[in-house]
Amino acid sequence: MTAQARTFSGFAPGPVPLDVERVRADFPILRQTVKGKPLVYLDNAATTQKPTAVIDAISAYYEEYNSNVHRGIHTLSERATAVYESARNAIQHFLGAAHREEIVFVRGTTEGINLVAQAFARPRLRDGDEVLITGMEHHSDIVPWQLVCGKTGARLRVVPVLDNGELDLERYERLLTERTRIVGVVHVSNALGTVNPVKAMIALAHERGVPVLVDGAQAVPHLAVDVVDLDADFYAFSGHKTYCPTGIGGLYGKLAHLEAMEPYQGGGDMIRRVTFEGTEFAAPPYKFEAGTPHIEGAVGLGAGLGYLRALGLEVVGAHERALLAYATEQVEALRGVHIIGNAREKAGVLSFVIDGVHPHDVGTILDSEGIAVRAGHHCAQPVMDRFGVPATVRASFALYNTFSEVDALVTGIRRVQEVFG
Ligand code: C6P
Repeated sequence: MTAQARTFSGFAPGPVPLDVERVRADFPILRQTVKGKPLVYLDNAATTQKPTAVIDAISAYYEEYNSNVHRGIHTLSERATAVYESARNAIQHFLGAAHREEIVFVRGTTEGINLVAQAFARPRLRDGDEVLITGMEHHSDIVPWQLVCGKTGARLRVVPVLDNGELDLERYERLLTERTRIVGVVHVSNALGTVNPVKAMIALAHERGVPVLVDGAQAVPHLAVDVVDLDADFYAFSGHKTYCPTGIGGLYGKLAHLEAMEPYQGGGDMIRRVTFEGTEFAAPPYKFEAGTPHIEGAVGLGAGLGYLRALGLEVVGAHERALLAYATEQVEALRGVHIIGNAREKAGVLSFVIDGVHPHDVGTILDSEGIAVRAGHHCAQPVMDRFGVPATVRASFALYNTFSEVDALVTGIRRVQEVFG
C-alpha cells in the first residue's frame, strides 16, 4: 500500500513524490528473502544498502582502470586519479563547501573526529581548558576527546539531554565559557533520532570564539546539509550510511583551520619534499591523506552521492519523515511499548523498548520474521544510562523503505509480545 492510499489520525502524508518501488529496484540486496520472509531492512543507521550505481562503479574501476592515484603518468593511473578527485568534488557539492581543498578523505566519521581531536584540538589544549560535547554523542565523539583530554589536562564537559531527547540548550549556553576550546555535537542522534539545532549552537559558540565540530554521520543521509550556511568549522560523515561503500567518508574543515593544522599521519602522498633533515608537507587536503587511499571507496562514494543527488535529498527526506511519523504513530499505539526519544525534530530513527522483553530477544524474533533492526546500546552507552535502559530496539529508515514494511515491523512487535505472553 502506498502512503497516498493511507489515512491515519494526526498525520496526512500528502503526495509522496519518491517512487519507492522504482528506487527499490536499484538495490539488488533487497530482493532476497530471510528466514523465508521478504527482507525488511530497518538497520540503516548501522549501514545502508548500496545501489547498482555504486556496485557497478566499483566493478568498472577494477575491470577497467584499477591503478594507484597521484603517482602514475600512465593512462590507467590518470583515469583513476580523475575519478578519485571527482569524488572529492562530489563531497564538496554534497556538503555545500566553498573549496574542494576543504574536503579530506577519511575512513569515516570516526576517523574524521579523531583527526580533528589529534591534529586540531590536542596542540591547542592546555591544563584547565574544556572540551564541550553533548550527552547524546556516539562513542566516536566521546572517546577521541577523552584521549586528548587525558594527554593535555583539559576537561570534558557535557550538555545534558532533556526527558524528551532534546538538548538542554540553556545549559549549553552556560557551559560555553572562556575555558571552552572546542565543541563537538552530533547533528542527528543515532540512538534517539533527535535533530539538534546545530546552526544556532554554532552561532552561540562562535560568539565566544569557540570552533565547532559536527558529527554528521546520521544527518547527511536524511537532511540537505550546507556547511557554509551552518558555519561549521568541521563536519564529518561516513559513506556507508549514505548508500556508499564502507571504509570511506569525508571530513570538511574550514581551509584556514586545515592550513593551520599539522598532519595527522605521515607517509607517501602527503609531502612536497622529503630529506633526512625534514619534510615539507603538501597543502590541504593532501597533507592529511598519507598512503595509498581507499580508491575503490572513493569511486563508489562519488557514484553513491551522485545517485542521492539525482533523487534529491528534499524528496528523500520527505519520504523518510512520512515513514517515521507513521511508524511513530503505530508503535506509540501499542501497549507496553515505549519510544525512547520524543524530540520535536527527528530523522531516520525510532528507538523503543518493550515491557518485560530484552531488546536482544526482540531483535532475534524480528529477525525470524525477516526484519533487520539493531538491538543494543548503539555505541551510545551514556544515552542508555540517561534513559535508564541497558539497550533499545532501533528501527532506522532509508529511502527504499515502505509503509508496508512499517506494518511488518508493527506485526513483528505484536508477535514478540505474544511469544513473551
Ligand atoms: N553508528 C550505528 O549503528 P563510523 O563507524 O565511523 O562509520 O561512524 C561512527 C558514528 C559516529 N557518529 C554517529 C552519530 C554514528 O551513528 C556513528 C555510527 C552506527 O548507530 C554504528 S555504531
